[in-house]
Amino acid sequence: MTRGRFITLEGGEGAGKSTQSGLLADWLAELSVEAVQTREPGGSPRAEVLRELLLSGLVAPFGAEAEALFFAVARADHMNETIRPTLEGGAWVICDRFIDSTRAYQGASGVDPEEINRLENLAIGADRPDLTLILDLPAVVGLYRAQSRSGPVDRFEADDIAIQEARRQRFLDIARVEAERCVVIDASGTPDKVAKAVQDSVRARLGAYLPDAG
Ligand code: Z5A
Repeated sequence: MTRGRFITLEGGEGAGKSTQSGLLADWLAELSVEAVQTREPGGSPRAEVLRELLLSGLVAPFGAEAEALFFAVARADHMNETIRPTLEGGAWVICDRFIDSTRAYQGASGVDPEEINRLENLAIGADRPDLTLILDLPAVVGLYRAQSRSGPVDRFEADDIAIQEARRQRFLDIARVEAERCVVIDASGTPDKVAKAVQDSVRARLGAYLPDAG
């Protein structure tokens, strides 16, 4: 059986990751590609418990390194319980946030990039996404979108605009350094326009694995 492909969606708050994750899953289903949608932090029962701790702000007083550790523990479980078994079963995985969120968020909070790298290797070993779509949007627009929704503001949404913009720059830096894995998508258009750009990138990078490729 062919191993499934692993796609991650990254970007700042309100960039449209959840929206695009759903639209990508629908498009893949139309092509008869089985895809499982998942998210971080979370994506497995134990990691969802850690999600509650992280987003409520309960871990924040322990410092940015402690938050990086919690994200890594959650990621290891998510990888073992959900992502690897799904890929090995032949389905694709679409994951809303993954390793680049730790690099961008905990990196912008001052955690040493070498420590982040070590935690990344500890959590997921040699596995990396086949494709990472970085939805790029000015931080102020993303925050406006995120805050237009009802519901509580989480621990990371509450950070000021300067740190949100610093995270955006980190995502763009990752895309430049790892251009073979990452594609930057302009997320400022309508959901349909962004979805078309997502589909074009998936075709360009992973077309050989799509049933209608020939
Ligand atoms: N975090 C971290 O620090 N380190 C890590 O390693 C990981 C995560 C894995 C998870 O929060 C938090 O954890 C996150 C980073 C941190 N920080 N925050 N906040 P989350 O999972 O609850 O939330 P999120 O990942 O930031 O996603 P989000 O704010 O829910 O946004 P989104 O998924 O990118 O966007 P959306 O839900 O698809 O859309 C937001 C709104 O905009 C919604 O009303 C849509 O209808 C609308 N929308 C979507 N697309 C468009 C377009 N194209 N135009 C106009 N409006 C749109």
